[in-house]
Amino acid sequence: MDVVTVGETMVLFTPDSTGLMRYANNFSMKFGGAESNVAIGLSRLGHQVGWISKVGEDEFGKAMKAFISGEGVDVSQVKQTSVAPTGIYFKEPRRANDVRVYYYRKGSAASTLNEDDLDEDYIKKAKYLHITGITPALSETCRETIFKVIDIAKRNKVKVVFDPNLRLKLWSEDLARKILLEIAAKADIILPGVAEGKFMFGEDDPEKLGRLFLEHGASLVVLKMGKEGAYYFTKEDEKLVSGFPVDNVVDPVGAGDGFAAGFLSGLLDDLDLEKATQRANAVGAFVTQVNGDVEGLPEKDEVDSLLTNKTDDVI
Ligand code: KDG
Repeated sequence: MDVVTVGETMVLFTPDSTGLMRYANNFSMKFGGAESNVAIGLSRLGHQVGWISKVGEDEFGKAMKAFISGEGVDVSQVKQTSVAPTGIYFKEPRRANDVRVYYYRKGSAASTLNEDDLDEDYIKKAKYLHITGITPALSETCRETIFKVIDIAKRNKVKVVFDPNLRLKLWSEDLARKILLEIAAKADIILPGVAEGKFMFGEDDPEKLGRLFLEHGASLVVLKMGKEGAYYFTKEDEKLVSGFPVDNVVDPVGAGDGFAAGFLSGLLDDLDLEKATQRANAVGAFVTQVNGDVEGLPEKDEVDSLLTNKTDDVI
């Protein structure tokens, strides 16, 4: 197993029309969740991935499990529970470049995840554990689960990769800052956006932020800088790697997960940090051009051909 990830995936409904959702008549059903988005991204790039989660014993839970399994992700650690339903979220494409998100996930099946849902023998087979700041925002048991899975990873030398994925609709600023900083201190690799760094450390200068994250505990930080690309930092080296300007963003949700999948895929393929960051930028750019969190994730040969023709092209 290359990567194991743990977190909630929701049924995702998107109106077929643009504008206020109250006027929508028809919705498309898809699936979205930061961790399974990363898992699917990695699977499409040829890696072995497992997703740990809980879904409801309902039609949505069954459909979601089948969809994610169909994408080549191992779902043997996804439990079904009858005590709570599968979570739902809606994406409202309000107007160009303005996509809004509404959650219906409080008390969802995944929010009942707890330490007993973790199987150490399964987790220890992975090279990387991927976690985000969404799961600890879902419930107290989810929070405990995240700290337990980090302990399991550390004791088995599985590298911890953390994407803060700040979601202030889910918890208070104070609690979010406290927990994100606690997790960041335990992570080996951290993939924040500049706004998340500012939220956590009160600093938005990219170079200062990179160093703050390193001093806080990570050995590798990759700061996502949107159109400008991404900046990686280790104690010895740092570099801004340019991105792929995208002419028409259709749906930006999931781009950060594509970035994480691309970066981890680069590390798994033994690329150097610059090339891994380029791959991350490329995968993130692909995601933005298709409606849906995972539908735009590229196959390996698509990324390779974009990277070999790279001239800072608009894609
Ligand atoms: O990163 C994309 C996610 O935000 C999306 O898939 C939904 O997991 C989700 C969340 O909690 O926002």
